[in-house]
Amino acid sequence: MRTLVIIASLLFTGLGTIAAQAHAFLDHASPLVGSTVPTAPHELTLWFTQNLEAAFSTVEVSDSNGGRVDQGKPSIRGNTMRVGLKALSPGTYRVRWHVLSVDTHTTQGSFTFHVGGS
Ligand SMILES: [Cu+2]
Repeated sequence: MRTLVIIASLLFTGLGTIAAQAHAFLDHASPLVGSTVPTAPHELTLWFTQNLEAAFSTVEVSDSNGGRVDQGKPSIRGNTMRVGLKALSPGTYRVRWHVLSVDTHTTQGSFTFHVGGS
C-alpha cells in the first residue's frame, strides 16, 4: 500500500512538471511570421499560447539598419500583445519579443516580415 502511494505521488509530480513546461510561445502574429505584406501595417499583433505579465513583456521592431520602428510600449491584454508601428517603407523588418507568462517563465524569439514595394 505504501508503495502505491509513493508511485501515485511520483506520477503527480511528473504531471506537474509537464504542465509547468507549457510556456508562452508565439502562436501567431499579424503580419504573419515570414510573410510579405503589400502595404505597410500600422500595428503589430502577437498572440501567445499563454497569458502574459504585462510589466515584464516587451517587443521591438527594427528595420534592416537596426532602427526602431515600433511606437514604444506595447499594450498587453491576456495572451495578446500589440504595438503601433511608424510609417514603414518597403523592406524587411525584424520583430524581437521577450515575454513573461503567468506561470513565471520567460521566453523570447524573433522573426521577420517584409513590406513589399510597388
Ligand atoms: Cu512555463
